[in-house]
Amino acid sequence: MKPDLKNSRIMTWWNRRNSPKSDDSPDESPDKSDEAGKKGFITDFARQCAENLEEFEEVEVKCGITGPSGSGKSSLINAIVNERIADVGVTETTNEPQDVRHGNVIFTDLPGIGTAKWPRETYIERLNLASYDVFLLITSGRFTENDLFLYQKLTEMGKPCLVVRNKFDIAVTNADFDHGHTEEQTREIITRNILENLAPSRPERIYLVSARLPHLYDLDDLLSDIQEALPGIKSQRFLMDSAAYSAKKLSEKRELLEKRLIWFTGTAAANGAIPIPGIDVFGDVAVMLKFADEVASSYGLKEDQLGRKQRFLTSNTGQTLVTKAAQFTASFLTKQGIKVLLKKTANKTVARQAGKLVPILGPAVGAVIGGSGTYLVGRQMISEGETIAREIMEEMSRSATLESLTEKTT
Ligand SMILES: Nc1nc2c(ncn2[C@@H]2O[C@H](COP(=O)(O)OP(=O)(O)O)[C@@H](O)[C@H]2O)c(=O)[nH]1
Ligand SMILES: [Mg+2]
Repeated sequence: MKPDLKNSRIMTWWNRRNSPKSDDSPDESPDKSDEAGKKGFITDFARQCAENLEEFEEVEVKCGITGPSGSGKSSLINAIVNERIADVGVTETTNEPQDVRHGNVIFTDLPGIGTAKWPRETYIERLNLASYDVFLLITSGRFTENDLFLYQKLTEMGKPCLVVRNKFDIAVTNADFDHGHTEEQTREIITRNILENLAPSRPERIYLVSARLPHLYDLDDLLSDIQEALPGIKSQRFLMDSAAYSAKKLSEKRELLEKRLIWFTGTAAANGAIPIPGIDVFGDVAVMLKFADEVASSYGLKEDQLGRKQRFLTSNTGQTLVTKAAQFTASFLTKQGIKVLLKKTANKTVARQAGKLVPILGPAVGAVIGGSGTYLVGRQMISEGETIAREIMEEMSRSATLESLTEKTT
């Protein structure tokens, strides 16, 4: 799914700006020779950009997770973000909801329903489940009567509820060993069993995933469908903060980052009149550092983000990629690096980039944005970041596949 940019204020502005009617309107489109008008126009655009950045900074996505202890809830949270943010293999004894946050996505490991402490009659109200955006119902075996009750109630409330069968890797290995079943046969059997188990409810799909081998099976589809279930800006936020396990997901991320680069550059174009959320000292370098951080985080290239991936990156190729990611952060995530890059891009290919943006943003804004070093360096960050992220993704996928094959033969 494409990131839904339709609902954002900036798109409304663009659409207004680019409709034939507004192109002719003297109020909306200042005469090129009118410098004051042009400046006002850019300030107006910059304000829209700043508002949009702020909205994105503030929006949160609440994702509720249920499932018995040991079903792999914590592992799955880590797989969704491709980082180690939740402790795996610890049995929660508190029986209270546990939050872990990644970017602006909050995952809440919910206590089991239908216990003495959390009777099902008051569960939804006491845990304020109405405030959540999406739910993942996780199992590594069968669902209980209480799970079914919860699924029905949440669905009645209009909440997106995705049913996830984790540890599919083990199921495939066992079914192969015990019965000689193919992965496809195992898929059919498990799906049928869970659907019977959940009857009379009929979820559209059962996601068969492995938190351990996230590049295989349905995890990428699950992430796409969570994204699709979320409204406008929350969908973008989820895309930004979750992992990419497919080339399609990487290009969706790129599309979003390219839009965001325009917002960052647009804000910078107002000459410091409008502050960007999260940036104290205004200036191209500060804007770029903030944007670089976003690119690196979204592509999972920061040092702490690589930790979870290490086990899949032990080959020579993998190690080279770790080094490449380190080089990326060294050149884009330091003031010094950014300064060098900005200097290098000065006077380069400015006209060509501006030309590309004019049809989207109009001549006045297009020239300012496309002509700025900030924009050019930003484009470079996105394209280099995506290349490394794709290579890492491919290497991890190769390595995960190998691992699953080894598991089957041992
Ligand atoms: N093979 C396999 N093991 C998994 C998978 N997901 C979780 N595990 C393992 O199952 C155990 C419990 O996982 P954890 O995430 O702590 O479960 P939680 O109690 O539901 O949070 C850990 O040893 C995990 O490594 C999976 O998809 N495949
Ligand atoms: Mg856990």
